[in-house]
Amino acid sequence: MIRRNILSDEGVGQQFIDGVLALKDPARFPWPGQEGLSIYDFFVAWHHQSMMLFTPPTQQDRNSAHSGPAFPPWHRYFLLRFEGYLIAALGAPDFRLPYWDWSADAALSDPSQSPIWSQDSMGRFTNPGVWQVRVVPAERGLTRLAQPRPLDRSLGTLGAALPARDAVRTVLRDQLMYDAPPYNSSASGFRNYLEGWEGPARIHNAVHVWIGGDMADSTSPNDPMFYLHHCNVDRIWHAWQLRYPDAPYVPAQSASSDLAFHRLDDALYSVFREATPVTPRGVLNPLALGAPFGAANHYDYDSLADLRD
Ligand SMILES: [Cu+2]
Repeated sequence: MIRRNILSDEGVGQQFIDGVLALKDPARFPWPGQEGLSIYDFFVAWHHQSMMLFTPPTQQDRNSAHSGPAFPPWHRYFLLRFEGYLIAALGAPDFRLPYWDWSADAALSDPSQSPIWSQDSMGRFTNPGVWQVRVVPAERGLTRLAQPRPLDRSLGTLGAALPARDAVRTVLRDQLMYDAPPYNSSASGFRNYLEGWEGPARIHNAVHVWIGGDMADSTSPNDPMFYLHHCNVDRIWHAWQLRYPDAPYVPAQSASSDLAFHRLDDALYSVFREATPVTPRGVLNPLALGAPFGAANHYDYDSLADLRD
């Protein structure tokens, strides 16, 4: 099963939009116990909560899903769970998430004119008749808006640039280790360059900032672009894994408990009660996923050619 470039496959783009609109509908996919909220909103809350959980709580940098080694596997897990709901909503077992190759748009003279932002494509989500934001961050935790509001974007106005192809290739080539002590936002290694706390291109972080608005917040999955963006981030991780197959995931399980949530066999932070906890080890290979995903959810990417040099 193949995850495809959304701009080279109109069919998968339309399926993604249809699926997202279904999951957003409280009548079709209710968030149990939360009248008027949907499964879509539940994923927004999950992402927000992951950022509120500092690991360990004695510092304010690394949280259960960001600024640490679990950043790629946690988001892979998050996407797999969301993709599973899309498959159910569409009744299409072969459907897989598309990705947005933002480096292609980085080469345009004005990336905000990319077809991805047209009303036929992802531009429609800023139409208040199509999409409303229902949950936003509050001082403590999450607030449900009494009056839902339109989605906010501010394409290219916050000073960040979409990561250029060459910058991504350079990270893929030069970062030989997955991660390194102190395993936070100042670490060297592939994970921190991909996440974008280090390096000139600020890869993953720059895309959140370039889109701006809701994408720049802890509730960033309020913007369906979150999934297309993170699918491309996942594709880059996959390309790196294939390039350096002998580079191990670190830290190992024997590492300090200060690194809980980030070690190879730790349960990734979840709001789902998984019969078998999902760990970094369990999602390392998309073609041989561990429990609870396995063959029903395995995937490959249509192409990695743009990521080789
Ligand atoms: Cu995130």
